[in-house]
Amino acid sequence: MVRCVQLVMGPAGVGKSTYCAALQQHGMVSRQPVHVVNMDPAADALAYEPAADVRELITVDDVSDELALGPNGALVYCMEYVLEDVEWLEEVVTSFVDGDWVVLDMPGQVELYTHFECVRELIRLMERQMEARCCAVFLLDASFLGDASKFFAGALTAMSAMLQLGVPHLNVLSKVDLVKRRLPDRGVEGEEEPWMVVPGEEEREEAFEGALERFLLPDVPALVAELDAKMDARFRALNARVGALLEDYSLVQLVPFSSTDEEAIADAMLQVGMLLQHDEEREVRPQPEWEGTV
Ligand SMILES: Nc1nc2c(ncn2[C@@H]2O[C@H](COP(=O)(O)OP(=O)(O)OP(=O)(O)O)[C@@H](O)[C@H]2O)c(=O)[nH]1
Ligand SMILES: [Mg+2]
Repeated sequence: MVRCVQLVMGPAGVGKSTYCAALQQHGMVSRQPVHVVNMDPAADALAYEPAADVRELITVDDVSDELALGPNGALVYCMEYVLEDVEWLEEVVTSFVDGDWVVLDMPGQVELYTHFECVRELIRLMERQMEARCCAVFLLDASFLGDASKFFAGALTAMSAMLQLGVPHLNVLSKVDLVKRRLPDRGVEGEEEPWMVVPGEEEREEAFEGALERFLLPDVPALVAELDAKMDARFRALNARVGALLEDYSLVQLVPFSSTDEEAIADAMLQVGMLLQHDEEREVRPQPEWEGTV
Protein backbone atom coordinates (compact mmCIF):
# COMPACT_ATOMS: atom_id res chain seq x y z
CA MET A 1 0.00 0.00 0.00
CA VAL A 2 1.72 3.14 -1.17
CA ARG A 3 0.37 6.57 -2.00
CA CYS A 4 2.34 8.79 -4.32
CA VAL A 5 2.41 12.34 -2.97
CA GLN A 6 3.66 15.40 -4.81
CA LEU A 7 4.37 18.44 -2.65
CA VAL A 8 4.06 21.41 -4.99
CA MET A 9 6.21 24.21 -3.65
CA GLY A 10 8.06 27.34 -4.68
CA PRO A 11 8.00 31.09 -4.11
CA ALA A 12 4.78 33.11 -4.01
CA GLY A 13 2.92 33.43 -7.28
CA VAL A 14 5.03 31.01 -9.34
CA GLY A 15 1.92 29.08 -10.39
CA LYS A 16 1.69 26.28 -7.80
CA SER A 17 -2.09 26.27 -7.53
CA THR A 18 -2.45 26.59 -11.29
CA TYR A 19 -0.11 23.61 -11.75
CA CYS A 20 -2.31 21.62 -9.34
CA ALA A 21 -5.46 22.62 -11.24
CA ALA A 22 -3.83 21.63 -14.55
CA LEU A 23 -2.85 18.24 -13.13
CA GLN A 24 -6.37 17.67 -11.85
CA GLN A 25 -7.83 18.48 -15.28
CA HIS A 26 -5.26 16.28 -16.99
CA GLY A 27 -6.04 13.47 -14.57
CA MET A 28 -9.73 13.63 -15.47
CA VAL A 29 -9.01 13.39 -19.17
CA SER A 30 -6.40 10.65 -18.83
CA ARG A 31 -8.42 8.73 -16.24
CA GLN A 32 -5.71 8.96 -13.67
CA PRO A 33 -7.24 10.30 -10.48
CA VAL A 34 -5.40 13.30 -9.06
CA HIS A 35 -6.54 14.41 -5.62
CA VAL A 36 -5.46 17.96 -4.90
CA VAL A 37 -5.28 18.98 -1.27
CA ASN A 38 -5.04 22.66 -0.42
CA MET A 39 -2.29 23.02 2.18
CA ASP A 40 -2.21 26.81 2.08
CA PRO A 41 -4.05 28.16 5.15
CA ALA A 42 -3.95 31.65 3.60
CA ALA A 43 -5.42 30.68 0.22
CA ASP A 44 -8.29 32.66 -1.26
CA ALA A 45 -10.31 31.13 -4.07
CA LEU A 46 -9.03 27.82 -5.42
CA ALA A 47 -8.68 27.06 -9.11
CA TYR A 48 -9.43 23.38 -8.55
CA GLU A 49 -11.88 21.18 -6.69
CA PRO A 50 -9.99 20.29 -3.51
CA ALA A 51 -10.23 16.76 -2.19
CA ALA A 52 -9.47 18.30 1.20
CA ASP A 53 -8.64 21.76 2.44
CA VAL A 54 -6.37 22.68 5.35
CA ARG A 55 -8.59 25.69 6.00
CA GLU A 56 -11.11 23.22 7.45
CA LEU A 57 -8.57 22.80 10.23
CA ILE A 58 -6.95 26.20 10.58
CA THR A 59 -6.61 29.50 8.74
CA VAL A 60 -4.00 32.24 8.80
CA ASP A 61 -6.72 34.83 9.50
CA ASP A 62 -7.88 33.03 12.65
CA VAL A 63 -4.33 32.67 13.93
CA SER A 64 -3.49 36.31 13.14
CA ASP A 65 -6.58 37.49 15.03
CA GLU A 66 -6.20 35.20 18.04
CA LEU A 67 -2.45 35.33 18.52
CA ALA A 68 -1.72 38.75 17.05
CA LEU A 69 0.88 37.29 14.70
CA GLY A 70 1.92 38.75 11.34
CA PRO A 71 1.20 36.82 8.13
CA ASN A 72 4.49 34.87 8.08
CA GLY A 73 4.43 33.98 11.76
CA ALA A 74 0.78 32.93 11.47
CA LEU A 75 1.57 30.72 8.49
CA VAL A 76 4.41 28.94 10.27
CA TYR A 77 2.13 28.50 13.30
CA CYS A 78 -0.53 26.93 11.02
CA MET A 79 1.94 24.48 9.47
CA GLU A 80 3.21 23.47 12.91
CA TYR A 81 -0.39 23.00 13.98
CA VAL A 82 -0.97 20.63 11.05
CA LEU A 83 2.06 18.69 12.18
CA GLU A 84 0.79 18.44 15.77
CA ASP A 85 -2.74 17.56 14.75
CA VAL A 86 -1.48 15.15 12.09
CA GLU A 87 -4.62 12.96 12.22
CA TRP A 88 -6.27 15.43 9.84
CA LEU A 89 -3.64 14.87 7.13
CA GLU A 90 -3.45 11.17 7.88
CA GLU A 91 -7.18 10.79 7.35
CA VAL A 92 -6.95 12.69 4.09
CA VAL A 93 -3.92 10.88 2.66
CA THR A 94 -4.99 7.39 3.69
CA SER A 95 -8.49 7.88 2.28
CA PHE A 96 -7.14 7.65 -1.28
CA VAL A 97 -6.74 4.47 -3.25
CA ASP A 98 -3.29 3.09 -3.93
CA GLY A 99 -1.73 4.46 -7.07
CA ASP A 100 -3.87 7.62 -7.15
CA TRP A 101 -1.91 10.82 -7.16
CA VAL A 102 -2.11 13.00 -4.09
CA VAL A 103 -1.00 16.53 -4.88
CA LEU A 104 -0.41 18.95 -2.01
CA ASP A 105 -0.74 22.60 -3.01
CA MET A 106 1.70 24.17 -0.59
CA PRO A 107 2.02 27.82 0.55
CA GLY A 108 4.33 30.29 -1.21
CA GLN A 109 6.63 31.12 1.72
CA VAL A 110 9.86 29.58 0.59
CA GLU A 111 11.39 29.56 4.09
CA LEU A 112 9.05 26.68 4.91
CA TYR A 113 11.11 24.49 2.57
CA THR A 114 14.56 25.95 3.05
CA HIS A 115 14.72 26.88 6.76
CA PHE A 116 11.90 25.60 8.95
CA GLU A 117 11.52 21.98 9.99
CA CYS A 118 7.74 21.59 9.70
CA VAL A 119 7.47 20.54 6.05
CA ARG A 120 10.39 18.14 6.39
CA GLU A 121 8.74 16.59 9.45
CA LEU A 122 5.40 16.37 7.66
CA ILE A 123 7.10 14.45 4.86
CA ARG A 124 8.75 12.05 7.32
CA LEU A 125 5.39 11.45 8.99
CA MET A 126 3.67 10.78 5.68
CA GLU A 127 6.41 8.33 4.75
CA ARG A 128 6.40 6.52 8.10
CA GLN A 129 2.78 6.69 9.18
CA MET A 130 0.79 7.03 5.99
CA GLU A 131 2.66 4.73 3.64
CA ALA A 132 3.29 7.63 1.32
CA ARG A 133 6.03 8.00 -1.23
CA CYS A 134 6.75 11.71 -1.42
CA CYS A 135 8.50 13.99 -3.86
CA ALA A 136 9.04 17.71 -4.11
CA VAL A 137 7.97 19.59 -7.22
CA PHE A 138 9.69 22.96 -7.00
CA LEU A 139 8.39 25.64 -9.35
CA LEU A 140 10.53 28.48 -10.65
CA ASP A 141 8.89 31.22 -12.69
CA ALA A 142 10.37 31.57 -16.21
CA SER A 143 9.64 35.27 -16.19
CA PHE A 144 11.89 35.74 -13.14
CA LEU A 145 14.91 33.79 -14.36
CA GLY A 146 15.85 36.19 -17.12
CA ASP A 147 19.44 37.01 -16.17
CA ALA A 148 22.35 35.12 -14.65
CA SER A 149 21.97 36.40 -11.08
CA LYS A 150 18.27 35.54 -10.99
CA PHE A 151 18.96 32.17 -12.54
CA PHE A 152 21.52 31.26 -9.88
CA ALA A 153 19.35 32.65 -7.09
CA GLY A 154 16.44 30.48 -8.26
CA ALA A 155 18.56 27.36 -8.71
CA LEU A 156 20.17 27.80 -5.29
CA THR A 157 16.80 28.24 -3.59
CA ALA A 158 15.57 25.05 -5.24
CA MET A 159 18.76 23.32 -4.14
CA SER A 160 18.32 24.48 -0.51
CA ALA A 161 14.85 22.94 -0.50
CA MET A 162 16.21 19.73 -2.01
CA LEU A 163 18.88 19.43 0.68
CA GLN A 164 16.53 20.36 3.48
CA LEU A 165 13.67 18.02 2.53
CA GLY A 166 15.61 14.96 1.42
CA VAL A 167 13.05 13.55 -1.03
CA PRO A 168 13.18 13.04 -4.82
CA HIS A 169 13.03 16.49 -6.31
CA LEU A 170 11.88 17.93 -9.64
CA ASN A 171 12.52 21.52 -10.67
CA VAL A 172 9.79 22.85 -12.93
CA LEU A 173 10.12 25.99 -15.02
CA SER A 174 6.62 27.46 -14.86
CA LYS A 175 4.84 29.92 -17.19
CA VAL A 176 7.03 29.17 -20.19
CA ASP A 177 4.25 30.57 -22.40
CA LEU A 178 5.26 33.98 -21.06
CA VAL A 179 8.75 33.52 -22.53
CA LYS A 180 7.09 33.25 -25.92
CA ARG A 181 4.80 36.17 -25.38
CA ARG A 182 7.70 38.42 -24.40
CA LEU A 183 9.74 37.77 -27.51
CA PRO A 184 10.13 40.91 -29.60
CA ASP A 185 7.66 40.94 -32.46
CA ARG A 186 10.22 42.72 -34.62
CA GLY A 187 13.92 42.29 -35.27
CA VAL A 188 16.20 42.83 -32.32
CA GLU A 189 17.83 46.24 -32.02
CA GLY A 190 21.35 46.25 -33.41
CA GLU A 191 20.56 43.80 -36.17
CA GLU A 192 20.58 45.04 -39.72
CA GLU A 193 17.43 46.96 -40.55
CA PRO A 194 15.50 45.56 -37.61
CA TRP A 195 12.34 47.48 -38.48
CA MET A 196 12.09 45.46 -41.67
CA VAL A 197 12.02 42.13 -39.91
CA VAL A 198 8.62 40.98 -38.74
CA PRO A 199 9.01 37.32 -37.81
CA GLY A 200 6.37 34.87 -38.87
CA GLU A 201 5.07 32.04 -36.67
CA GLU A 202 7.95 29.76 -37.66
CA GLU A 203 10.60 32.33 -36.74
CA ARG A 204 8.84 33.05 -33.46
CA GLU A 205 8.72 29.33 -32.69
CA GLU A 206 12.46 29.08 -33.38
CA ALA A 207 13.20 32.12 -31.25
CA PHE A 208 11.06 30.61 -28.48
CA GLU A 209 12.99 27.33 -28.61
CA GLY A 210 16.23 29.33 -28.40
CA ALA A 211 15.02 31.41 -25.46
CA LEU A 212 13.80 28.29 -23.68
CA GLU A 213 17.06 26.48 -24.23
CA ARG A 214 18.82 29.16 -22.25
CA PHE A 215 16.85 27.91 -19.25
CA LEU A 216 16.66 24.22 -20.02
CA LEU A 217 20.20 23.61 -21.20
CA PRO A 218 21.95 26.48 -19.51
CA ASP A 219 25.46 27.32 -20.58
CA VAL A 220 26.79 27.60 -17.02
CA PRO A 221 30.25 29.00 -17.91
CA ALA A 222 28.52 31.73 -19.96
CA LEU A 223 26.18 32.51 -17.05
CA VAL A 224 29.16 32.65 -14.68
CA ALA A 225 30.91 35.05 -17.09
CA GLU A 226 27.72 37.17 -17.11
CA LEU A 227 27.82 37.30 -13.32
CA ASP A 228 31.55 38.12 -13.29
CA ALA A 229 30.95 41.05 -15.61
CA LYS A 230 28.38 42.52 -13.20
CA MET A 231 30.16 41.90 -9.92
CA ASP A 232 33.35 42.93 -8.20
CA ALA A 233 36.38 40.84 -9.24
CA ARG A 234 36.75 39.42 -5.72
CA PHE A 235 33.56 37.36 -6.27
CA ARG A 236 34.94 35.52 -9.30
CA ALA A 237 36.14 32.45 -7.43
CA LEU A 238 32.79 32.24 -5.64
CA ASN A 239 30.83 32.55 -8.90
CA ALA A 240 32.96 29.81 -10.46
CA ARG A 241 32.35 27.49 -7.47
CA VAL A 242 28.61 28.09 -7.50
CA GLY A 243 28.50 27.40 -11.24
CA ALA A 244 30.52 24.20 -10.83
CA LEU A 245 28.32 23.05 -7.94
CA LEU A 246 25.14 23.42 -9.95
CA GLU A 247 26.66 21.84 -13.03
CA ASP A 248 28.33 18.90 -11.26
CA TYR A 249 25.12 17.88 -9.56
CA SER A 250 22.79 18.62 -12.49
CA LEU A 251 20.95 21.04 -10.27
CA VAL A 252 20.01 23.35 -13.08
CA GLN A 253 17.80 20.88 -14.89
CA LEU A 254 14.31 22.20 -15.30
CA VAL A 255 11.16 20.68 -16.76
CA PRO A 256 9.25 23.27 -18.83
CA PHE A 257 5.62 23.80 -17.87
CA SER A 258 2.75 25.93 -19.00
CA SER A 259 -0.74 25.53 -17.60
CA THR A 260 -2.29 25.77 -21.05
CA ASP A 261 0.02 23.32 -22.82
CA GLU A 262 -1.43 19.81 -22.64
CA GLU A 263 1.83 18.22 -23.80
CA ALA A 264 3.83 20.01 -21.10
CA ILE A 265 1.34 18.92 -18.44
CA ALA A 266 1.51 15.29 -19.58
CA ASP A 267 5.31 15.47 -19.61
CA ALA A 268 5.48 16.91 -16.10
CA MET A 269 3.23 14.07 -14.90
CA LEU A 270 5.47 11.56 -16.61
CA GLN A 271 8.62 13.01 -15.05
CA VAL A 272 7.15 13.02 -11.55
CA GLY A 273 5.83 9.51 -12.15
CA MET A 274 9.32 8.30 -13.04
CA LEU A 275 10.73 10.01 -9.98
CA LEU A 276 8.40 8.03 -7.71
CA GLN A 277 8.07 4.91 -9.87
CA HIS A 278 4.40 5.66 -9.81
CA ASP A 279 3.39 3.16 -12.48
CA GLU A 280 4.30 0.28 -10.20
CA GLU A 281 1.60 1.44 -7.79
CA ARG A 282 -1.18 1.89 -10.29
CA GLU A 283 -4.08 -0.46 -10.17
CA VAL A 284 -6.30 -1.30 -13.10
CA ARG A 285 -9.68 -0.07 -12.01
CA PRO A 286 -13.17 0.05 -13.47
CA GLN A 287 -14.51 3.15 -15.17
CA PRO A 288 -14.28 6.11 -12.76
CA GLU A 289 -17.53 7.66 -11.50
CA TRP A 290 -16.78 11.06 -12.93
CA GLU A 291 -16.68 9.74 -16.48
CA GLY A 292 -18.85 11.89 -18.68
CA THR A 293 -18.38 15.02 -16.57
CA VAL A 294 -15.46 16.22 -18.68
N1 LIG B 1 0.76 32.81 -18.47
C1 LIG B 1 0.70 31.94 -17.46
N2 LIG B 1 0.26 32.36 -16.28
C2 LIG B 1 0.24 31.47 -15.26
C3 LIG B 1 0.65 30.11 -15.42
N3 LIG B 1 0.53 29.50 -14.23
C4 LIG B 1 0.05 30.42 -13.37
N4 LIG B 1 -0.14 31.61 -13.98
C5 LIG B 1 -0.66 32.85 -13.38
O1 LIG B 1 0.18 33.25 -12.30
C6 LIG B 1 -0.59 33.81 -11.23
C7 LIG B 1 -0.28 33.08 -9.93
O2 LIG B 1 -0.70 31.73 -10.08
P1 LIG B 1 -1.01 30.80 -8.83
O3 LIG B 1 -1.25 29.44 -9.35
O4 LIG B 1 -2.05 31.39 -7.95
O5 LIG B 1 0.39 30.87 -8.08
P2 LIG B 1 0.77 30.26 -6.66
O6 LIG B 1 2.19 29.84 -6.75
O7 LIG B 1 -0.22 29.23 -6.26
O8 LIG B 1 0.63 31.54 -5.74
P3 LIG B 1 0.63 31.56 -4.14
O9 LIG B 1 -0.21 30.43 -3.65
O10 LIG B 1 0.04 32.91 -3.82
O11 LIG B 1 2.05 31.46 -3.71
C8 LIG B 1 -2.05 33.68 -11.65
O12 LIG B 1 -2.47 34.92 -12.17
C9 LIG B 1 -2.03 32.61 -12.73
O13 LIG B 1 -3.06 32.78 -13.68
C10 LIG B 1 1.11 29.69 -16.71
O14 LIG B 1 1.51 28.56 -16.97
N5 LIG B 1 1.11 30.65 -17.69
MG1 LIG C 1 -1.41 29.01 -4.50
